[in-house]
Amino acid sequence: MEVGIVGKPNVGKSTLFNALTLLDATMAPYPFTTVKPNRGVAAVRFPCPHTERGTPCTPGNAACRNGVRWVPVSLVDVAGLVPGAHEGRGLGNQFLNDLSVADGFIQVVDATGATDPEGNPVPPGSQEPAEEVGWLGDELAYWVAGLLEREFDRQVRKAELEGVKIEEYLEHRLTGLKIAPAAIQTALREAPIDRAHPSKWSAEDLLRLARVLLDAAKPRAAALNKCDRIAPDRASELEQALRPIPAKPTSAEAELTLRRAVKAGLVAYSPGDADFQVPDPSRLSPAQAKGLEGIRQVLKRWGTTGVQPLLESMVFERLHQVVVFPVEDETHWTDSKGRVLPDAFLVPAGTPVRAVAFRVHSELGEHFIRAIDGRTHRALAADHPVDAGAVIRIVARR
Ligand SMILES: Nc1nc2c(ncn2[C@@H]2O[C@H](COP(=O)(O)OP(=O)(O)O)[C@@H](O)[C@H]2O)c(=O)[nH]1
Ligand SMILES: [Mg+2]
Repeated sequence: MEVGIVGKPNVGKSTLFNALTLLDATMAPYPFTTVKPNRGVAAVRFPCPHTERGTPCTPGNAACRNGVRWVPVSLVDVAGLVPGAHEGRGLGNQFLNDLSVADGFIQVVDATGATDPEGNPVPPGSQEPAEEVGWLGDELAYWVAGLLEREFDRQVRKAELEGVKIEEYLEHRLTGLKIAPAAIQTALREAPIDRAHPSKWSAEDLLRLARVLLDAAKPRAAALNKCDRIAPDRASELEQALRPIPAKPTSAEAELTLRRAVKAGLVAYSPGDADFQVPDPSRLSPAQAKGLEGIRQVLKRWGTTGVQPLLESMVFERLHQVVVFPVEDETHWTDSKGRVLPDAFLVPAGTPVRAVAFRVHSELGEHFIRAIDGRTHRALAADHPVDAGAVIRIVARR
């Protein structure tokens, strides 16, 4: 699972990425993993089942704090996209290709309207954020259509001759883009194209198909960033204007400052919280005290910085992920070393328990016999869809 952060230059993508991937030691999943500069690990919150039992857990990949697990999610920060990126403008296609494996996109926009499409500063309010959401959608569609176009004519003619169905061809063709068969089916149903004769499709037909494919396979949400500089009424207007793309106000800068202050030991704050504490105000410089006071006003106005909740709504509501806790002992909820609820990870809602087994270890999937629900102790067959928050043991042949 990976979420891509997209948008034009200078809207706050890297600030958002840096904030989300700056996890303090008690939240960091595998603290010593190294990641590429533009890829990182963030985390989403989920109640830890250990609270149902009263026995503390022994977290491995997903830290637990005050009964809340921080479940890892991969993020990719893509260099700024400008109109015409699909034709190689700006940093171009190479960066679009960084998005191939992303399951969904958070588009960061400058809600103050003070950045032009190329990322240059302009007077506040002179740019309309809804427009950049529009052209960025176009860029993504052109990019996917461009990928489809390559050798399309020759290949579909061959496929038609051999009686290969268009959905099978597209499935094969789109594996690199992580577009699931179900999304292809949806797109073929919804795109106004003649699905029986793909060899007759025009460039416009491919573009239409690319659009519906993206809608079906890669949900987008918008961060109305720099909300520290806009009024709540403006945010509501923008939310309306961006529909059907869900949008939420964020202050990436406030979130990054808070997380850095936590790291420096100056502030007690948990991402997503409505407030923070300063245990020892005498350690703050006057500038730091003033900066934090400004952030407190942001939190008062917006409830939170918006950053953590935005990622969570992307992961849980838009991407329909659920958290599962695999264990080896369904009674004590431990692994073979006696660790309680060691791991937590995300899978799409409805994932069959056997596919969960594959996620834990390919051998567990291959030798799968059944799963056992750690709460009800009932046996679950291979195709049983895993429950959200499930504690499950996988039983496999040895
Ligand atoms: N006021 C304000 N400025 C922000 C916020 N997030 C980012 N910025 C500023 O916007 C500028 C561009 O940020 P950056 O993350 O580099 O943008 P990117 O080019 O989209 O990656 C920097 O000066 C940031 O400090 C925010 O939430 N509020
Ligand atoms: Mg950047």
